[in-house]
Amino acid sequence: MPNIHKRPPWWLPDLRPTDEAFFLDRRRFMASLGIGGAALIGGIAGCDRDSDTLAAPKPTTRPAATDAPTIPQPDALTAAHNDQYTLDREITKVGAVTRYVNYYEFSAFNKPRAVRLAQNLTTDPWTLSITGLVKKPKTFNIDELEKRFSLEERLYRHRCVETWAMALPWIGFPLRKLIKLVEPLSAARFVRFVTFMRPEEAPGQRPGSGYPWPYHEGLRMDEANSELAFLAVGAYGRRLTKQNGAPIRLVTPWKYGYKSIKAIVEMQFVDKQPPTFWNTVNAREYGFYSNVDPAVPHPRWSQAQEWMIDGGQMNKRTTLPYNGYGELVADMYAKQ
Ligand SMILES: Nc1nc2c(c(=O)[nH]1)N[C@H]1C(S)=C(S)[C@@H](COP(=O)(O)O)O[C@H]1N2
Ligand SMILES: [Mo]
Repeated sequence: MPNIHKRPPWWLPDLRPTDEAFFLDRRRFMASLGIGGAALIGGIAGCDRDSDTLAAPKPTTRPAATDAPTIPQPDALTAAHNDQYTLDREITKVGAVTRYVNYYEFSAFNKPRAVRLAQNLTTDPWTLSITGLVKKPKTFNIDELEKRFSLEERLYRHRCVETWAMALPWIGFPLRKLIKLVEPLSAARFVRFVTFMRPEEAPGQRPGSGYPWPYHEGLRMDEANSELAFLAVGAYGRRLTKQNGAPIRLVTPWKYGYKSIKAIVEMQFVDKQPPTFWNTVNAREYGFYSNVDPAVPHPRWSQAQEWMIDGGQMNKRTTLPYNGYGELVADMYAKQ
């Protein structure tokens, strides 16, 4: 087993406060640059592509830098490093990963707002229910899951359909271990994943949003049982931040990011391909499988290139088929 005591260079204490702590308090970060809050709202380091879709910020309604609430860091979480998963690029700075998020339950277009409002999500207590076509349906606490499956750390790339990308050390366990435990019936052909439904905590879910809440996703059984499909409870040596999907999320690195559903409350084993959130919103643009493929453009943009969220949009990289995981997953699609 790999050595958990040998800490890699991106280990959190080395990154603070230049990175993570400053992101956590955006206004203090801006103040540290000697820039007035309003000037940078909506864009730091070219990271905030949503800024141009937002109304101009109103500086007078912003609290002074010193009034800014500090978002607490999640607790430390250790796990054995699995060295089978290596990267072809640097690990993304933790501050970019925790700040540049997609979480439509909290904000569809404003990433700083999604980060801030996600802090209102109650993640403890939390249960994950396994339902549907299994011999042993069961509701788990996150603690129980962690005790049952030893946690491991894996370095994975992540590719959002919007062309941004990151690479990070997740902590969690392979989804297939949980599947094995609940003993799916032979009729189970897909797994459906569902996120919480709490409009009182998540303003994006309030009536009239136009989205088919709760967020839901799905995998075919062989995909769910593949070595790569992972359930994450942590990242960067800590528990997951709320904005990154605490307390438990799916990670399917060969697929576009929207398949990696956050804050899962239910996994249901079903016999038919389940509807998925983005496919329901726009079937022409978002399919069920959604495997990363540079050769197939999104109807509104090319997928041939990507950019790392801590490297800026100008630093393009070539998109890899299956996000570079073809050796591990391509077979599943060849047999179709
Ligand atoms: N419940 C839920 N899960 C979600 C999303 C979301 O809006 N709600 N966004 C998805 C998208 S589009 C991406 S790219 C990833 C982003 O994960 P991150 O914000 O931790 O980087 O989460 C995915 N999981
Ligand atoms: Mo995404």
